[in-house]
Amino acid sequence: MSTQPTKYRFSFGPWNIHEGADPFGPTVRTPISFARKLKLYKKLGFDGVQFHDDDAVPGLDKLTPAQIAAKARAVRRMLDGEGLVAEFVAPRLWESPHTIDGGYTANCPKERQYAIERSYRCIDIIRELGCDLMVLWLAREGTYIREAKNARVAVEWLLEAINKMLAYDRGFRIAIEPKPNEPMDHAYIPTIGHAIALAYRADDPSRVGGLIESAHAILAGLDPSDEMAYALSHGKLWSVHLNDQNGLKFDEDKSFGAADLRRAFNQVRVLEEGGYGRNGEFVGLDVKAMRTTKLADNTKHLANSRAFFLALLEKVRTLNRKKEAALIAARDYEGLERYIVEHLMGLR
Ligand code: 3MF
Ligand code: MG
Repeated sequence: MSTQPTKYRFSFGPWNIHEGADPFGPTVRTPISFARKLKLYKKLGFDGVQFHDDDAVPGLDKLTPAQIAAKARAVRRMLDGEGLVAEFVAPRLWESPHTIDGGYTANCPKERQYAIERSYRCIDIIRELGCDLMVLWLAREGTYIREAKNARVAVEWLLEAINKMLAYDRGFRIAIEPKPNEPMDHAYIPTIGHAIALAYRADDPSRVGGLIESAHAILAGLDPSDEMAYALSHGKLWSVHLNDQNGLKFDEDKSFGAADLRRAFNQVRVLEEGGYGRNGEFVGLDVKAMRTTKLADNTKHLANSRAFFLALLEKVRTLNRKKEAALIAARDYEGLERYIVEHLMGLR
């Protein structure tokens, strides 16, 4: 492993500066235009922009492929003008009337075809934005009730969709973002283990990997750093959505490290020790401001999450490895726990 410390590059998506609507109440902050959001990235210390296909090209379902490409090229020029790069584009397959029953796993063949066509347009946008990564959050690929779909057939449809995308353009990769629930009761690809198993069955396994979101792993009852370690050991951790989650409830998208500092520390450690970022991977933050946040403060959660990451990185780099190794060798895990917690508290 190189001794050169990794210089991390950070990213987020335009949806991470939002107006505060939730399922029970309307927006509470005035919208910020995409162009104004772009101006904030560098100021906040971010270099990468994550996109949904319609963040880049709003209303793409009503446009021709040529119109979509032209609009995407204009976004590319905006990025160039700000010195930013696109990290990934994700097809937003969960808002259209065609995807009420799912995208690639909808029971209706016409709706499944819509999902594929929409994904092709997303790939066109990826190409125009000059990046090589699609993120697949399989939002509605799952069930509200067990009997509504055939779960085994759904896996075959997911695989078929992935293979069609891989064949459509050979110059991009797919990172599956697993999440166990919400909006569905149960999702078909709830963990990174499921995602990676699917990757190995794809026509070109080297082009299918994963994105791990901390909160999604926590919602599955799993430890995000172990999930990240698992993907890293397969060479398949291509992006992350760092954030935090206070137990098993709705997907909170809290600032990274805000609910559990030690859990966040272990994520930073696994990324750092696993060489994450050396092949250009971004440290992505999928965080939401609290609904109480005032308009003037609507990027504090992003700045905070980045600051917490960097502070925890310092904790990782200053950990006394000899002391840790001695405690492990003595099987003194009580002593190890005390050392780790005191290190995090700044006592040692
Ligand atoms: C949902 C998410 C999504 C995805 C995004 C990109 C809105 O829980 O995390 O954020 O990250 O759609 O795939
Ligand atoms: Mg996410």
